[in-house]
Amino acid sequence: MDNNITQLLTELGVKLTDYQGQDIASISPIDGKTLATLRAESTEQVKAKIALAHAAFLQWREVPAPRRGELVRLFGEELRIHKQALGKVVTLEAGKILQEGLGEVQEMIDICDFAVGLSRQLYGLTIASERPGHRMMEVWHPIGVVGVISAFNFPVAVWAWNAALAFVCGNSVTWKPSEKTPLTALATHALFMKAVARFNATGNDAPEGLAELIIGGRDTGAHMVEDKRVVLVSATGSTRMGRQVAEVCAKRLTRTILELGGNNAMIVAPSADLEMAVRGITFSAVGTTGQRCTTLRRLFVHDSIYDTLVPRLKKIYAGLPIGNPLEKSTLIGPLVDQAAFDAMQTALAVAKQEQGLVFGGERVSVAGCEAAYYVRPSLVEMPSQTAAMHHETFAPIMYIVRYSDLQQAIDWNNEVPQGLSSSIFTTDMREAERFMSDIGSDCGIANVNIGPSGAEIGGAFGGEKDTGGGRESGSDAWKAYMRRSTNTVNYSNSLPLAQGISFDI
Ligand code: UN1
Repeated sequence: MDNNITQLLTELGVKLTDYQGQDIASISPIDGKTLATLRAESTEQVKAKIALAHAAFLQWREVPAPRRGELVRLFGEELRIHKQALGKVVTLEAGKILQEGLGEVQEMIDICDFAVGLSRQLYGLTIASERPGHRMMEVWHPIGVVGVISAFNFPVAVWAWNAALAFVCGNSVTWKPSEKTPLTALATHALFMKAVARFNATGNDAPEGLAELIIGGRDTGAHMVEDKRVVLVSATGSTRMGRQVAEVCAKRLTRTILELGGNNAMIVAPSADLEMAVRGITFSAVGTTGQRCTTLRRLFVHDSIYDTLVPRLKKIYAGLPIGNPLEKSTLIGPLVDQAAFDAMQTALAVAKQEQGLVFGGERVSVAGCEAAYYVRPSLVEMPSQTAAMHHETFAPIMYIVRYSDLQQAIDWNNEVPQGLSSSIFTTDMREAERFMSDIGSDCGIANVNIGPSGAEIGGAFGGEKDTGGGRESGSDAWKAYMRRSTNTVNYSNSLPLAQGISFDI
């Protein structure tokens, strides 16, 4: 296997010529070169794909859930077979290091396994009725077409979180990937179609249109969000984008799962195991070049360890291997594009105005990749939690602030508009429990002795406030992809009314 994108796509089953056009350029963040130029879907094409997906739903909902699980199992198998190639396409198109590209495919495999199990466990409750001779229960039913909008930074895993659950729940899926990463979407779609072919070859009938891919820009995504047949929109990206999606969906009273901005913090307490903390901080702050929604952006370090920890971090930052993400020794790949670089530089300039001491952050030249945007991740020592720290800049900037009182650090953790992930390094169980308690972190994820990023698929993933409030992936997130029907059955010979109401006719 080589790094040639056309060859990799062919290996994965994509016929690029079917999609080529002039509208959407896939540019590799590695060297700034164009990998392919694709056609955007027209309004009519979007509508037609949604119509197909809707027709597919009407059939798919009749297939027993464990059979639906079988299709997802086969998809997981395809992902296992093609993990290397797909991981490489992720690296070429999103710029993350190969280890992380492969990790992303593993995350897809994991959610497939989870969804297969789930396909036999879409449990509803039975409920004690207040009336004699009555039984109450709730049953979960498929809902329809699920529209997924995904971001460049996790171009395939986040679709899989949504799609694997949606399929076993009996829904069809239309997918509008980021215009920065259409090729990873084509590759994933092709692998899914391989699974469909295998599924259908064994006497099943997965309907055409079960998974539809909608390539295009903002407008194309907007058409999908506006379409009444799309009954759930699951969107990952900026808070700005999410707010627009939420407005449109609220107007037509349809469901959303929003996974938006994060501005994740870590508290390092006096009792912390510093060796572990250093590793946890570094991976969370600089992994994926600071372009995860769970990236560590704010570090609150206790006064008593600040002067030990911060110089160590600076030393590590100074030696981070920055370069081509395909090379094994690289830990820091490029930023996605120039806009990301400019935003980073602006944020650093603002931090300086706010009395921040900036370490790193400069552009790094990588041989053969001069047109791309490589940077040294940045540490910024701040006097306090300033206004700039309330914003998420999608780049490797970690602000560091000293604290002396845990309550102050928890208040800072919660002060920002976003509420995705958070963590504390401490060996003091009182501190750990307080951080996770009702009066602790207000985020969807609150970790102890682990950084804020790198969640497993088994937990519900998402966060509060400007993060959007949605939950995807594990736990009972599947319920958002189904509708609940409450059934009351009277097997007695009389008709008593609830609340003891008498209504004699
Ligand atoms: C994202 O950045 O949108 O927890 C998702 C993590 C990954 C997923 C990140 N499992 O960092």
